[in-house]
Amino acid sequence: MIMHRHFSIQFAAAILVAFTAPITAVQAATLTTVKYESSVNVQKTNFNKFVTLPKFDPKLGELQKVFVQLGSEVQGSIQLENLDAEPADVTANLSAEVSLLKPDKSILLTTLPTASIAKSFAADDGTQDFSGLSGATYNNLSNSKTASTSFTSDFGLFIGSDTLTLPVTAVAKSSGTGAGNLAQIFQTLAGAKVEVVYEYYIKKPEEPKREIPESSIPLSALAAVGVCTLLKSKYPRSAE
Ligand SMILES: [Ca+2]
Repeated sequence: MIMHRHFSIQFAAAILVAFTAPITAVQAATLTTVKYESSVNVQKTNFNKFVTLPKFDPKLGELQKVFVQLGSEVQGSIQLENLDAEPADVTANLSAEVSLLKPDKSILLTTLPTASIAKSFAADDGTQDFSGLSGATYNNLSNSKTASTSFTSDFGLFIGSDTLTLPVTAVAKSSGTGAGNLAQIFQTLAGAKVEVVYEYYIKKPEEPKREIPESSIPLSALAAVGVCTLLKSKYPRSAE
């Protein structure tokens, strides 16, 4: 991150003012984050599973924000055979509704990852083998979705020295349309990855007071030290 020049000068002015006035002790607090992940492996639907994540330990500091993300994936296959006496334009979706629930089973986040197929089939070729002129088989289909939410209050669920166990459910929603007489087979698998980020202030002990008499440091001396030096010490550039 590179500061714009005029922005730096404004900061420099602010620092000069602060530096010439007596510095009083202020409780130093650093905003930081910690991230945890827990997954449910891709498997056949439907299922009811759980993820387990550490709660935020209040000994670490003061919690400001909780970010929760659900990443979901659908995998599997679709088999189609048009059984109509006429050609048909068939569409089919391999789809799973993957949800992250609160311990009370209410929905925290929900997603619907979907892999879609669209195909024009000839009239029934007489053999229901999901291939030939009127049918097809699609393996190794997949798609993913993410959803997220944040909390800035009501942290009760997330605070403690133990773990948080949240249900994850997956319900197959696969379906096909486009022919009145249509044979279809779906194998719908789903998986989930849940991420929680706690953003909090680390409480630090108060720094000792530094009293600097205004008269002992004239502004000209500060100018000689150089604004750049001050900026460098107060606002180190992050390596990027
Ligand atoms: Ca066929």
